[in-house]
Amino acid sequence: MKRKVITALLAATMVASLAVGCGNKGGDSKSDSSKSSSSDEITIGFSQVGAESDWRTANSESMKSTFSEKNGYKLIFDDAQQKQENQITAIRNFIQQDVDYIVLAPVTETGWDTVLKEAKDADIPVIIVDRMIDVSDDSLYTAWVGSNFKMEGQKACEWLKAYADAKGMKDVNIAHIQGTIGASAQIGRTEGLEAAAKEYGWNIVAQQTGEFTQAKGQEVMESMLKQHDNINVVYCENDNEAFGAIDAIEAAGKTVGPDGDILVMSFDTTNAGLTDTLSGKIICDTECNPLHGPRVEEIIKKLEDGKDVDKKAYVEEEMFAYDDTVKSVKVDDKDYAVTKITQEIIDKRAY
Ligand code: GZL
Repeated sequence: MKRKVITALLAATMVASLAVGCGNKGGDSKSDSSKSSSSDEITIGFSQVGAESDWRTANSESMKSTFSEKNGYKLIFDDAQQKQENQITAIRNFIQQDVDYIVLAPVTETGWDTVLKEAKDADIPVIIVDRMIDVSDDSLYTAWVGSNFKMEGQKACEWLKAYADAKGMKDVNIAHIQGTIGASAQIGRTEGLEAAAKEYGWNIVAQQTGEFTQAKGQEVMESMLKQHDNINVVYCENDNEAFGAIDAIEAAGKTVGPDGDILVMSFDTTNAGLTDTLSGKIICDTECNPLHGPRVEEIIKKLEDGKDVDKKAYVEEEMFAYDDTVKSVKVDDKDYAVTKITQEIIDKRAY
């Protein structure tokens, strides 16, 4: 139940018990104090996309470790298994349970207006995390925190342009394994690639969703290799697709890496992704930081204190590569460093 209601009931009870207490001196304020401790707990309903990738696992862990009972929260965690209808059901359940806040990591951008209107009518603030939503009325959510996915794609493509020029690659023939179609991460990373391909005359020989999973990434890569023998770059929209693509490429008797047949690019910079970057199996990995727990908590704490919060908050992110052929990239007149990956860096990173 929402704390505000408990607090109001508590106040009424305390007034009543004080009145009774005065009359018969028997008022027992302990039960109120025990209620007051539970009323301090903030209940959060979190609708998570699923468990499709290492990135998602790290994101869920960040939310669970931040919104722990020890930290004063009750977290109701729902895994939607990458289905929007499950997220909509979860949000309705959170409304029924009268949570204090709803946090939504939306699987795709559209289709949220109706259920978020129900949350608004129930006076429950909604915080969007990670991917963005496309709604007719942006008062349907209080705040969003996540990545600039188009920027991620632009940075990765500026790296590829500089790398291809440095290595004298005449033709750039790209197999494009997209993320979940309609997810902001897919939309932005695809936008970045398609614009660069047009500008630099690259050839996107194949384009298909790998649903951000290793299994689908491998299946799609197998199919693309059967249909095209000129692929020399694979642009995977997350690490797990890259893992699957690498397996498929090697199973087809081809090689990956700086001296191989195919360069594999990726996003997320998970521990496993950067380990593959250290070996060159992934040649460049663009960060997408999943550690949103503390960022969402900062928003909630401000709201609890009656302070204003930014409607949108973008996360700063880095780039890592197998070598230092390309030391930095420029996007919209701003320079972004590209760091040659080392085991020490991997060991120090939080995910
Ligand atoms: C990006 C996130 C994407 C990751 C994938 O913010 O939405 O979804 O890049 C994850 O690994 O599945």
